[in-house]
Amino acid sequence: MQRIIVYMLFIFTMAKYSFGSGQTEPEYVLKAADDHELSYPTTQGLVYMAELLHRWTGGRIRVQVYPSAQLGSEKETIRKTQQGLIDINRVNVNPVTQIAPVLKVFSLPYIFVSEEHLHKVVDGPIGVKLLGELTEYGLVGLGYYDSGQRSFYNSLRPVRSPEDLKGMRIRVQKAEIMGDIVSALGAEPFPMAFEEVYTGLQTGAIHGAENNFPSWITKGHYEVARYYTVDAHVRTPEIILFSKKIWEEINETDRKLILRAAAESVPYQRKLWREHVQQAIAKAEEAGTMIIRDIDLEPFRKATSIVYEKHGKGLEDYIESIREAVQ
Ligand code: GTR
Repeated sequence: MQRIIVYMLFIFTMAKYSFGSGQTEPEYVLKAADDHELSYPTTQGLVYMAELLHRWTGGRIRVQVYPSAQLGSEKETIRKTQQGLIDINRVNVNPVTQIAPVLKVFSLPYIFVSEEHLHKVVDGPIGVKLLGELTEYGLVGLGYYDSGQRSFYNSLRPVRSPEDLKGMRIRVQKAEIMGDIVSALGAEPFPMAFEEVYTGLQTGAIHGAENNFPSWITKGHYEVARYYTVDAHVRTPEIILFSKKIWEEINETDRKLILRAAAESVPYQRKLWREHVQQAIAKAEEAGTMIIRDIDLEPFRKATSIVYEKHGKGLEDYIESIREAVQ
């Protein structure tokens, strides 16, 4: 099945591209990974990048997009990107914190108060500096995509306070900091690959998870975990990574083109993201799920402040700059 999708994608890409004039043999064929399906905004962002590069180079730089975790789950693809087995990789920042602890500033609970706040940070000097820090870990950061806010959802009961989370087994991404947030709130964290969450919820191996609205909907989690509490504990963005190993083989002019294509795909992805969030909420409401807003966040903030003591060490300057960016 996966093979068929890749093949169809390839045909689709070729059909699309073969109309261009001045078609040349590709000099680079870059593999791009995403764990969402083709229609999801992040994957579409990569497809847009591929189209721009194709157009600008007449097919000399070709990007092949592999959606739906065909190249592996996030933990694996991050490692493969470091090794140069995957060229471009769109992942969420949370699992990257396992290898690049500096990125934990994005995963600290309640550090971002709104989407505008996050945009101000990722679009400004802090965002650029953090991307630059990644070279130390064999990665080149090309840019950030929107991922909205991550909140808790579960199959047992409406959650309005940390008390309500007690005793629940909550799936987390493979990132220690995310597990610690869940523990601090009194629930039991359960690290698991994204691809396994639906079955986990369905069989009762886990009682809940945490994610943005579009992931809750597109992965079908809402069918089995219908209580969604908007606590927005993190607003960890998505990140576009490039393998440093491969980057070093690419000349300066082409690097600039790749960076430009990534930058131009950002507003494109953001627009699709906004639309997707609206569609996801409408679908959830139509399906009769319970979305709980207007909760008192103070007990959540208080309980998770301990996470700053463990994971915020050495990141004080970043934390301060992020807090200052609210005004
Ligand atoms: C989504 C993100 C995915 C993956 C997933 C997860 O929001 O877009 O790449 O990180 O969360 O929870 O594993």
